[in-house]
Amino acid sequence: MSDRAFYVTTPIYYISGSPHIGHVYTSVAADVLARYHRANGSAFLLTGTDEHGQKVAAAAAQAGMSPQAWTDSLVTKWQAICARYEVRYDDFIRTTEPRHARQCVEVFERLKQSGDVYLGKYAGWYCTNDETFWLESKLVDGRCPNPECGREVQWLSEDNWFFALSKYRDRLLAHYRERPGWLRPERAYNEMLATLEGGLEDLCISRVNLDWGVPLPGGGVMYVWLDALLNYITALDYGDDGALFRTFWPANVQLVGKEIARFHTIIWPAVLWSLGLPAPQRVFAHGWITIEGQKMSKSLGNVIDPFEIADRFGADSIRYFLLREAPFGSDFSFGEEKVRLRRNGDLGNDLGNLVKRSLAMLTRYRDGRVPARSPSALGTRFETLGRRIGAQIDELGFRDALESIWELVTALNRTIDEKKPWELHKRGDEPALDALLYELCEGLRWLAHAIAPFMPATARGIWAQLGLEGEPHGAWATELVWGGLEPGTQTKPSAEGLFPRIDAPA
Ligand code: ME8
Repeated sequence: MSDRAFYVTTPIYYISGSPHIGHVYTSVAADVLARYHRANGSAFLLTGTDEHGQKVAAAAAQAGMSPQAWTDSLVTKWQAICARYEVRYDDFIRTTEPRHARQCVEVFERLKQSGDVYLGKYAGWYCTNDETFWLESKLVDGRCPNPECGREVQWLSEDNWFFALSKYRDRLLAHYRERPGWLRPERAYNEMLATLEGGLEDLCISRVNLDWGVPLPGGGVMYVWLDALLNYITALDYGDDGALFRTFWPANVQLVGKEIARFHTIIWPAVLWSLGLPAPQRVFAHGWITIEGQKMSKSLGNVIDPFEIADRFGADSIRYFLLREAPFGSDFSFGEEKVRLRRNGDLGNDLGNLVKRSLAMLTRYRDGRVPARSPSALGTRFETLGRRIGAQIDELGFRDALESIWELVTALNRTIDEKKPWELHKRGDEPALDALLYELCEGLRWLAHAIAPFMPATARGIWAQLGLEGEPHGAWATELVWGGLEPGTQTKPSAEGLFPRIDAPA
């Protein structure tokens, strides 16, 4: 649990198209962390759009628009997808904002002062799709060596600024060896360590012949990846010596897809060190959403539209599916049938029915009023699990945390089946019936709290049906304690289930 300000970031997404479910995946994971830490202290969630670079300029040209007009026309979609999935960001940064460009120039000057920036000639290859410089020796059959790309590369011969990345190799190696947990999962850590052991080249950090980017003093623009990485500190007003920066840096966790781990765990810490700043505490390079074994990506054109899928299944069902389907570090395939199974099974049959039948029995036997508190064998189990789920979220074990929560959903459903309230009622065993009904309602209050970071709308729905004001947001250490629900509370069950069944199209 957090006792200090918690800072979590997503990558800033290339604006050169519409968001797909892969982007939503990272943003939702960041939102879960932010919601959890906000409840237990304070948190800052940063996301945004990466708006410079050759790729964006080319896409704008193709649309017959200026790059600025083009990005302005697209950014609303990227903000709308956050709203649709309730990704509650504290800031949404666009790299075309003046605050960002101004600070990038300031950073460039500071890097120069540190002696790590020099003028040189870049003669080599460039992949516009990946916005990456490639050495001749790395190309595969003369094309981009990234297996997800493989496109033609362009020859560049330019006088550019370089960053002395190679100088930081030993420090990076020491950092990796001293802090094996700083980059997760282990596979990403091992891969990056091997890259470092293989040696590091200095990095070209300007593009003298381009004009769509952050203009640098003396001409040219900043290399788009440096420009993009700096968003994590310009959003906190680093270059303006802002208070946010002092509060939130270093980031507690930076989330990225595994394909961009190298930028975040080799280049980024070196740039930060050159500025005299600490590296982020942790980077998590999560797995890919795949379709038939291939990464879902704009360039492959195999994307799932996140607006459309949310309209059909509900944003919370998709949030649940994304984080429940696979461990955060692993790839998994996205399929509608799988979404439907989770929606109708875990959500509808398990959670939805639990809420429905618990509140229906309370209405039938007690006019919907919560009975007196009573001790419960489940209470201690709930409290222990509450701590465990917190620890699982801290470790980005979203799937583990959801499985733990579902242990309790199952336990409550089983209690109903075993204690058979209808028989208690028939026998006239009122104390036992009161105890069971309190146990169920308090269990629902507890569950609403625990699922709130994952499924905020569902949590609000349960909260409202319990007749509680506002929404669950208090600290876990005080809220996930048995007995929080006030006896006498008048519940307000809704006729409509939380997760009506969704059948496959005929
Ligand atoms: O790389 N599965 O932007 P981008 C899981 N602008 N996550 C996915 C995914 C998939 N199939 N596809 C995309 C860039 N993502 C740069 C980043 S940061 C300083 C600059 C998610 O639009 C995942 O987080 O290509 C991935 O790293 C990111 O979107 C890439 O988004």
